Amino acid sequence: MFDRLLSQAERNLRQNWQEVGCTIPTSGLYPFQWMWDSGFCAMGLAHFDIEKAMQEIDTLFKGQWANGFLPHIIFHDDTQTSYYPGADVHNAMLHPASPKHVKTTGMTQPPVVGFILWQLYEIVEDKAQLLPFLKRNFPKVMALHRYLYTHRDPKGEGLVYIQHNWESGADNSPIWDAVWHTFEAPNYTLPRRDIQHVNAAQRPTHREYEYYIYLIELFKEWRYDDAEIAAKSPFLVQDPMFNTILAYSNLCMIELAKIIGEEEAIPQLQAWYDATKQAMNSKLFDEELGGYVHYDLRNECPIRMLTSSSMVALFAGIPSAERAQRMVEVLQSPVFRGKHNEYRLVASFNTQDSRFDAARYWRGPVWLVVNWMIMQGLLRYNADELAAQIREDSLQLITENSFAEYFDPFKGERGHTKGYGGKNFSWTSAIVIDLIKRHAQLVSKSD
Ligand code: 9WN
Repeated sequence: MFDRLLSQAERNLRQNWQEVGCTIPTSGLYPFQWMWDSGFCAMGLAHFDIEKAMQEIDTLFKGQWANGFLPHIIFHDDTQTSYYPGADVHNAMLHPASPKHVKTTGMTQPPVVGFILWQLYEIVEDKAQLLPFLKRNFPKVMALHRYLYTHRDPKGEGLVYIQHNWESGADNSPIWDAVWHTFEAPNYTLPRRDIQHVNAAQRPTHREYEYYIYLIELFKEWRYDDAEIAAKSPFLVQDPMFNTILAYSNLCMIELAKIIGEEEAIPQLQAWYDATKQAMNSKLFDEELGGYVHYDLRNECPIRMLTSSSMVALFAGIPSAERAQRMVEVLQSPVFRGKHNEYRLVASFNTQDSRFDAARYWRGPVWLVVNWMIMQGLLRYNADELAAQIREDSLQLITENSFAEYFDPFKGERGHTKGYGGKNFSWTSAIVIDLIKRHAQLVSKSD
């Protein structure tokens, strides 16, 4: 039924594949290897080229630091000039644990790799073929999780913090406005490249970029030292999506440990999972809003807004059945779907809030990758009807708009919506492949 879509998605992943052994998100706008994109690309690739899927992850770990940290961009080809800020702006080599053979950033992204290894194992038919790959990458994921729980959780709460909005994956969410209000960034002249590729109305503002760059300037002043950042940086935030992904990766690593004979790692992984789940429930769940909120650790206050990151906790089995039921209601309400003519998908920000913007990046548009995680979470809680609706509308969006980076949550006058940002996008393609190949049995009753 979706043969054309499937072959287009595979073609996008092939076209964005680089000789060095990884997939770039899209040419021009993002010409390097991005960490969490790369994980989802490996999942898409696994459906038709498992060798490339394994290579994607092996190449990603070439950027891992000696202390376990996994950076958000690996600049394999640093002659590319179509992206700002590039390797030299980040200058992560200032940290003694950074790799000497390849340039990277000094910030990370949601730690998807643990659960992606598990996805690969589930997808591939010849499981034995995967074992050496799993064995060599298991300790690398352990090192990443250990880094996060050791260096990003100063009070030992089980919740790790992010030190930059780019670490959240949801770059210009209105969540960060609340943090920008707590300190001043200087004014800079910035050689933005993104707005040469994409309409500026679909991207963060100049003022927001000044904050993004100012934080990098501070990190460089402190040579990316974790203790200095924890002690002095104005931006330390506990992000519900980041922590959910870490928690779910812990769970998946437990399953992998059993398969590859690494059982001695299980108590640690279980303890990490339990601590994160417990802390998310006791600290981040907002009873009034019906979702998990961000917490500003520097200023010790919750940031009480609903974003798509608030709802991903379902994915890692974090909420109780009762809280999950509440979240399902919120997901179906105008908060995430608008009042009329909407897709049955989760917008990235509360559509009822005055800061909502249907076209501007993470301030409203639909992102397929986040909807995929929420869909998996809904299946975990037996909310199959809503999961099926998300699958159907995700595929309908792509049929109408091709493989854009993000999408308008509302249908236009002729019943169609708009795709925004980069084109022929890799993780959009990877999600489409997975939705077609693995979830065909999910059909909604409401049509
Ligand atoms: C900064 C690559 C990345 C995604 C992020 C998305 C966007 C980068 C940017 O693109 O971020 O990391 O320059 O806008 O927000 O989630 O990983 O697709």
